[in-house]
Order: sequence, then C-alpha cells, then structure tokens
Amino acid sequence: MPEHSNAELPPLPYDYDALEPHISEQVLTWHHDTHHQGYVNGLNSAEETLAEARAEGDFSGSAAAMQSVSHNGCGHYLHHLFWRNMSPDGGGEPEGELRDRIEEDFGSYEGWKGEFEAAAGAASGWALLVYDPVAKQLRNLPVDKHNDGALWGSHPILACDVWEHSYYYDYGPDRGSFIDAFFEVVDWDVVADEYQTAVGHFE
Ligand code: MN3
Repeated sequence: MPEHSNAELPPLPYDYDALEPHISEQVLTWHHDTHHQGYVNGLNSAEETLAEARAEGDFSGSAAAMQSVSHNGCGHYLHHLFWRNMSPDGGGEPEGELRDRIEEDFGSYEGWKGEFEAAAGAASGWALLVYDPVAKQLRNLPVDKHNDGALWGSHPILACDVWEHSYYYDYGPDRGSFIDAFFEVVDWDVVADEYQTAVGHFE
C-alpha cells in the first residue's frame, strides 16, 4: 500500500455538555463524533484513492479524489478551529492587539460584528474571520460548503459553522439565535493566539 497522510479526529477540548445551554450535549456529540469524523474519514479515503492511482498509473478517478481532498480537508480543518474557538469560559469581546486590529480594519468592533453576522446569516457553510497576508488585513468571508468562497492564502482565525447540523436541533430555523449563542461562548484568547500566529507567520 502506498504511503499517504492519515488524518485523525482530535478530541473536543471540553466535555460534550460544556457549552450548554448555548449548544446542547446532543448537538456537540453528533457534530463532533459523526460529522467531523466523516470529514476525517473522507479526507483519508481520498488520499488513499490518490496514492493507489499514482501507484497504478491510472488517474481516471484522481480529479474527483482531489475535489474530495478540498471538501473534506476544509471540513476537517475548519471544525478543528471551530471547536477551539469556543469555550465554556468564553464570551465578551476581543481585547489587546486583536481588538486594535479589528477597529483598524473594520472601523469598530460593532462594524466587524455586524459584517460577520451578515456572513453567518447568508452563508450555507461558514462565517470566517481571516487574516489576509497579501492585503495584510483582517477580512470576513461567507463560505458555502467548506471551501466555496475561500480567499487563497488567508488564514482563518475565527470560524462559525452555520450548516444546519450545527444548530437546527437546538434552534430550529432561528439561525440568528444560534449566532447570538455562538458569541456567548467565543474564546477570544484563542482567536488572539491564532491572529498572532498568522501575523508572525506571514509578516
Ligand atoms: Mn459542521
């Protein structure tokens, strides 16, 4: 068997019921153990298909497998960030250098938040706050699926999953209440660390 990378599902950084009442134990269990695991499995399966195709010199299935790497890989990476972006001790607003950068790039925290909420309300996938190393600024991006709406080179520092599996069991069609709940558990220390990592890597 040719070698290929083998992604693994990282454990949640808190208990399954830790984000209640904002996100239920049931939703976190399904979302992490079934949905996120599915993206990890899909990524590994696609890698295996690609490795076998290279070994056999038959690339007829490779394009579909590469598309699967993008879909499942983005699903895996964004869920990994999403879990770390939340904490039972979260909430409040960003502080320090991240706060300054948000105010510089969006005019105010409220200007950033309103735009991020617009992305979260409209996307059929994710709302992302990213650091764009080309323009050297923060941006909000609405993303469909896991990978439609990406800005190449940008590093996500805050991710809100607005797939229906993320909120429908808890909030029904009221996505806005889920987005409000997300802000009650955002761990801004982690977002600030991701920002510093991105800026340090690119600047
Ligand atoms: Mn999801």
